[in-house]
Amino acid sequence: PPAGLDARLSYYSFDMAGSITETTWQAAKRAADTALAGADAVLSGERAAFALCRPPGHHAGRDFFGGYCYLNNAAIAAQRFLDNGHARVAIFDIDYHHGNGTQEIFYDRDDVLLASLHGDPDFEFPFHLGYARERGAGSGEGHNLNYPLPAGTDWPEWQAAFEDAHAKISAYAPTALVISLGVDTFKEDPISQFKLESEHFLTIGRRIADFALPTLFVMEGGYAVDALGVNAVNVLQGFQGT
Ligand code: 7XA
Ligand code: ZN
Repeated sequence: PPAGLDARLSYYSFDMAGSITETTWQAAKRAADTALAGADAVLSGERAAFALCRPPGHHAGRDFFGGYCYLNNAAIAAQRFLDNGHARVAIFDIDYHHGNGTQEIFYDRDDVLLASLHGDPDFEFPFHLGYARERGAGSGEGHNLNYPLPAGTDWPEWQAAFEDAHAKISAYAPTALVISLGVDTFKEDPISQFKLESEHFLTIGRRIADFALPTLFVMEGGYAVDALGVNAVNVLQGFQGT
């Protein structure tokens, strides 16, 4: 690592979106602990848990941060499942942005399957990664599934990609499921380009329940503040069948 402060920042961070202050580590650690508490609740027999992690995590890799993410909460929780008797964990990343950190962490492993639906990296953050050709390496080959989608993607196209990933996750036969839950796919999200409506999040929750797996939801992005609660709760209500 370089000695200079500016150089050191760019040595570890892949963008300029994440500041570091005196309390950043405390916040990031508590978010990761929240995900672990959710995983532990599921390991103790709960059907599901929702980890309202702030800061989010799916852009953070083994040794880098960015995109408001410092520790990869979903990846840490997935590893908790593996360390406690689960043989295979699927991470289904339905945030608008590619889960580049999660991809990097598990890229060469076959005990975690990652499926990520996101804005095409040709035009969307985090850029550079998230193409369909990135399928994993070594024993991880075929265990990384990317669904880059164009700006303006509406529910029918998004749902088709979701259902394709759903089938592939089921075929993997995971014993636990982690959902990287972003609701920045919402049509009014100020930094995103997809067109999902609030009612679609109910359907998403219902279809996640159809996996019939121990499930941990880990909160990622979402910036349409007025609708954020409704959209996140719709996923959970759809899951619960209420
Ligand atoms: O899922 N990730 C996010 O929602 C964060 C996106 C950060 C965008 C930063 C653009 N400068
Ligand atoms: Zn996002």
